[in-house]
Parts: sequence; structure tokens; C-alpha cells
Amino acid sequence: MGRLLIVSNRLPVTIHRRRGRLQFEPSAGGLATGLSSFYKTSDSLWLGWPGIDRKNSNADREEITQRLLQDHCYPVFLSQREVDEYYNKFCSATIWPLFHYFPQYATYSPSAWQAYERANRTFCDAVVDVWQQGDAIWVHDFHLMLLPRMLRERLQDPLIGFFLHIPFPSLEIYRLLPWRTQILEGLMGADLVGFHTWDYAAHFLTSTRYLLGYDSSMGRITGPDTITKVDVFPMGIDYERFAGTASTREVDREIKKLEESFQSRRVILSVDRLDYTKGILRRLEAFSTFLEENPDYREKLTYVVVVVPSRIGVARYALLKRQIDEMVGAINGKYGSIGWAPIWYIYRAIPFPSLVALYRRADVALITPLRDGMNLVAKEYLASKVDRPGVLILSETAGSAKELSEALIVNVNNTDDIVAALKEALQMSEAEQEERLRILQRRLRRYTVKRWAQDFIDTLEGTVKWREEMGAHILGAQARRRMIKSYQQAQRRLLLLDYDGTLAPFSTRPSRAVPSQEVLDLLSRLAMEPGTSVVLVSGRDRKSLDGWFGNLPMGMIAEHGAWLKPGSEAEWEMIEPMTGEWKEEVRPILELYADRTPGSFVEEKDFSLVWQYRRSETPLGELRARDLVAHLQTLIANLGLQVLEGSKVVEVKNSGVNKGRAALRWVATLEPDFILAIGDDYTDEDLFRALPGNTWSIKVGLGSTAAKYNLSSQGRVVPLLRDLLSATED
Ligand code: GDG
Repeated sequence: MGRLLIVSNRLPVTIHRRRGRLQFEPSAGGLATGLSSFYKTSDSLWLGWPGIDRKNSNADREEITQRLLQDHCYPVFLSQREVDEYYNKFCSATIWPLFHYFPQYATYSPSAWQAYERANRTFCDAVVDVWQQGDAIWVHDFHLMLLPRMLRERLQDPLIGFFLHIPFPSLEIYRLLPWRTQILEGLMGADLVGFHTWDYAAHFLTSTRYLLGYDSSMGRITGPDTITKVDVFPMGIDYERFAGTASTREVDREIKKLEESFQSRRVILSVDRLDYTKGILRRLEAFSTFLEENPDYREKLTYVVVVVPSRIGVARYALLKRQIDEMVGAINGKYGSIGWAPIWYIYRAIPFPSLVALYRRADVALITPLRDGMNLVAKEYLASKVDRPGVLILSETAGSAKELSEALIVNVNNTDDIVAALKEALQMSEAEQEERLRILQRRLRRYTVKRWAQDFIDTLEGTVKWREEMGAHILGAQARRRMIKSYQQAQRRLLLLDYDGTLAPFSTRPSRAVPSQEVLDLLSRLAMEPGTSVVLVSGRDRKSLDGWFGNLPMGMIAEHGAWLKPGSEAEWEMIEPMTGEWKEEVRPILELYADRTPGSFVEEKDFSLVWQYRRSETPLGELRARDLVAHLQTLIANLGLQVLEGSKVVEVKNSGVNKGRAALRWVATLEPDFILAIGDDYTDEDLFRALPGNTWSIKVGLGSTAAKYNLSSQGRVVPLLRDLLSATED
């Protein structure tokens, strides 16, 4: 692998202009601090917005770029207006509330969406500027969800990973987004998409399946021309940085200073960015109830509430700030006494050593977000506990609750639950606190942010090997040229072409998949070429095929090989004498399943019955399909039938009928010196297996196959056939 290009909205360095001079400062936030220990020690370059208006920095671009490059950083220049439109009006006003389960706060503005697209394109241009063959790209977070696809379209065979730091919501929430398919397609441009927890990954898999119709197996989603691995990487912290700082003299001094205010009281702590997702008001309410119900604790504890200002210009945040101010005032007014205020409220970012001192001193960390991707504060608290134990109370809607099960886990909507947890924490024996802490710390010390990043990158690299194995089968430029040449030189050519999923994309209603004029023209010109025979090899019934292709000079195979038609003037013939009497017995069963599965239906052909569930809810359809197959297996044992489970269909047909057997008729009579067979599903596998060894067999899609080659998507079939045609027409 070459370098690692990390791409995120903000750089880990922020530039300010003070009294005309540029100043470079480290950025705050979990990602910047988390990865900063990682990226400087590896061969990396970090791309992002440096926090300064493009207009303000035009004259200094060169200087900024050079200074940042020394720090392994590369600037993506955006104007304040662009940031406002894409970050404030889309990222913060649409994606943030929706992905945190606040759909009532989400706004949907087409112009903000366009700004989001434009910003992603600006990031794409910057990556394209610096990318070299072999570099891996790691894109971060919800600001850049379109970037993976954009990069895949611009770069030659890039390796792209994406990590989402916030929750990925359940389908019912996600589907509210007007641009839901574009965002999923954007992410599907990555080789690897990572999430903090399995829930988020599962929601993403469900969304790609329902909204894009992409199947997945073993965490791999197959799109038309990509395969994306989905996996879980719970982000860790720089453990030693917290444990190390907590043990310094500076922090000792800080704690001593704090003690002047705390005066040996028990300390409860929470640290949050100002945000409605953090549940600050609900927590204050629970604390108030606790004081009400437990008067013994009054004057014996202090609740330190650190709120870091954020998105202050946004009305909703300003309102939240006012509400917090009022509530803190009310609680302090109601329960406080001369010399004691229950809440010590700090509304600003505090220096790192002071933060660590608070972590180390606090007896209880009360971390109860309504929804949080991970929440690193919970982990930092545990890592800073170097001398005395303490108890973590964590809401189950924070991603970190999945890992930190030895904490007291609460339902944040249940005030009684929080109050009870507070009491339990304050009364917990030191021995129990130590025991829980030991287990939690051991885990956090092992899976640090460095391990997290390394794990992600190793998994990303692992996708290369898999892609290479896959790539060996993809019809590349060289094989394509050889194929065209051998087509040109051949005397008797046979083209065996499947229809649905090969010449035409799938449609939820089979009757709607009408061939385009382009396909009809192409087939007719191919079929009229001297020395070329075209045979349409379909699972459809004779009537549909006759209706669409009856007047083209080509052969046809209907119902997966039950019926053959040698040419447009000829009659349909049966491959062998067969009966469809068995259908009376089988039809009621399929109809029963159709009734119980909304969106599914039974299709009847001369010698087969098909239960189709393409329009049903996929998991239900799959569940029923499995039941149906088992049900049918017992029934058909002695009827000379076979049951096939295909792409969103279960089909019952006479055994011995298949596309391969039918196609061999043409092979026998024509004795072709060039055979091309293209198909996309399980029924085409019979065709690939039956044909002679020198056949150019091609499966459409990336799945495993008996064909020699894969073509990544249906859209590539027509251009391929067009190339064959022009090779002989020239
Ligand atoms: C996203 C997701 C996910 C906070 N106050 C001060 C301060 N901090 C530092 C903490 C911590 C970081 O900020 C906050 O980390 P979080 O994990 O809570 O949240 P975000 O970075 O906003 O957001 C989140 C995370 O990404 C990582 O994937 O966990 O769910 O929303 O590191 O220490 N630092 C200092 N003073 C403060 O007052 N020095």
C-alpha cells in the first residue's frame, strides 16, 4: 500500500487570522484528538477544511499549504458561505437530527442538498490532486457520504474506506430523507464501510437492501458494479494519553485546587457539547428528582456540569442553552444553601489537564445522551481513573454502552431508572467499583484508537485480496479484445443471450420489462449478420417472447428450455413430451404463499409455476421462500419435478428441462466456431456448464459462477454486443 489519505470535514489543525497573522492550532473533537496520535506516525496525509474562509486565505494559499504539509495535512479550501450552506444547512439541519432520531427537527432543503453535493465534489477534487496509484483513502463521517462514489468514478481502481461516527438510523427513519438513495449509492462507492456498533451496520444493510435492492451475505453488499464490505469497529481512545496525564503533577495540582471548592464532597460529572442529542435537560431533571427524593445527600455532593459551546448561531441551540441556564438556576435556587450549590455549571471548553483532573476526581460520571454514535467521554473518564475508583452511568442509546456493559446502563427516558442508578453508584462499595473498573479499563487499554485505526486499515487492505480474486474473472480489456477478434475471424457464430437481467434491467413487474428500441435494433442487426445466429435464451413464456421478438430473424428458447423455436418462421417445439398436469397439485400451495406474503404473486407458464416475491419486503419474502421450498420438496418427490430457488423467485418445473440442454440443439446443428453465452442468474448456470470448453461464457454481476468471465453490471452488455457488431461491420 502507498500512503494513507485521511479525509474529514475538519483538519486536525485549525487556522485563525489574528491581527493579520495566521495562527495554527490543534482542533478539538473526538476524531481529531483520537487520530492525531495515529496519523503522524504513519505515512499519511490528512485532507480537510482548515477552518479559515477561502476568501480570507486566497493570498496565503501557498503558505498555508506548505505549513500544513509539514504537519501531514493538506487543505481543502471552502468559503464561509459554502461551509454555512453545506455544514449548517445540510449536515447539521438534516443529517444530524435525522440520524440521531430527531426527525421532527430535520429540514429538507433542495438548495442545501445541492450545496452538500458541491462540497463533496470540492473534497473530491482535492483528493484527486494528491492521490497517487497505491494510496488508500479513508473518508470520515456524515459530511462526506457522497465522496466514496465520486472518487471511484474519478480514480483508477482506488481503495476506499468510509467510517461513520454517528448512528446509522433504522430504515423507518432513514427512508424519510429525500436523498436517501443518492447517499446510499455514495457510500456504496467504498470498499469498506465501518460503524461503531452492529446495530448501525445492520440498519445500513437493511436500507441498501430495501431502498437499492442490493443483497448482502456475510456483511458484503453486492451492487451492480461494486462489492462493499460492512463491518464494526468500535472506536477507542488514546488510553495512555489520559492515564498518563492523570498521573502528572499538573493534574495533582488541579485536583488540589478543585478540592477547595468540593471540600471532600462526592462529585458527579458530565461533559457534553451543547446539543439536544446529549439529553442534558432530562439529566438535570433526574438530578433534581434525586435531590428531592434523597434529602440526606443534600450538601454532600456537587454535580459538575460541563457544557462546551457549539453551533451557537443556530436558534435551536441558543434555546437549549437558555433552557439549561434556567434549569440550573432553578435547581440551585431550590436546593442550594449558603455555601453550597448542588450544580457547578461550566459553559466553555476547558483545558485538557483540567478535564482530566475532573475525570480523575469525579466519583460518578453521568453520561446519558438520548442518542450518541459512540461517546468517547465515557471511555476517557474510565481511563483517567488512576488512583481512586468511580462509577460510570451510561445510557443504552450511546454506542459505547454496547462495549461498556460493566457500567450502570440506564434508559434515559426513565427518570426513576437514572435516579436509582445515581443512588446505586453513590452507595456502591469500593471493592465493587474497583472490580467493574478493572474489567472496563482492561478492555479500553487493549482496543485503543490506534488499534481501532489499524484494524480498520487492515480490513480495508483485506478487501484488496478479495477484489483481486474477483478481478481475475472480470472481463478485462485484453480478454475483450481477444473475444472481438475471434468473433471477427469466425465463420459460424452462435450468440446465446438471456433477456431479463442481461439485455434488460429487472423490473418489479415482469410485464413491464419491455425491450428498448435500442436492444431490438441491436439484436436485429446482429441476427442479420452473415454467419451469425442469435438465440434468445429466456425463462419467459412463448407468448411474451413472440410478442416482443417474434419478427426478428433469430431463434428463441422459452420457459428455461421447455420450448424451442429455431427461427422466426418456424413453430415452437417442445424439447420432450411433457405434461403440466402436476400444476393442479402445486398451484394451491404457491397461491397460499402468495396470499400470506404481500407483494408476491404466482406466474404460470406451460411447464412451470413460479412464485415471485421481488416486490415483497425482502426478509419476509426470504423467510417464506425457505418455508415454501421445504414444503414443496416433500410434495414433489415422485412427480418428476424440480424446485429452484432463484433471484426473488421459487420455481417448480419438470426436471430435465434446462437452458443448457436446449442450447445444445443449436450447437449440434450449427457446429459454431465461436460461441458467446451471456446470462445473469442461476438458470444460466446450466447453460454455462453445458456448453463446449471454448465458449465465451459471461455472467452478468459479480457473484460466483460456472462462466469464464463476470461482467460487473447489466448496463455493460449492450455496449459489448455493439462492439462485436462494429468489429464486423467496419
Ligand atoms: C462524534 C460522535 C463519537 C469535550 N469537552 C472538552 C473536551 N472534549 C472532548 C472529549 C472528547 C471529545 O471532545 C468529544 O467526543 P465525543 O465522542 O463525545 O463526541 P464528538 O467528537 O462530538 O462526535 C460521537 C465520536 O464522533 C467519535 O467517533 O463518539 O458519538 O458524535 O474527546 O474529551 N476536550 C477539552 N475540553 C473540553 O471542555 N480539552
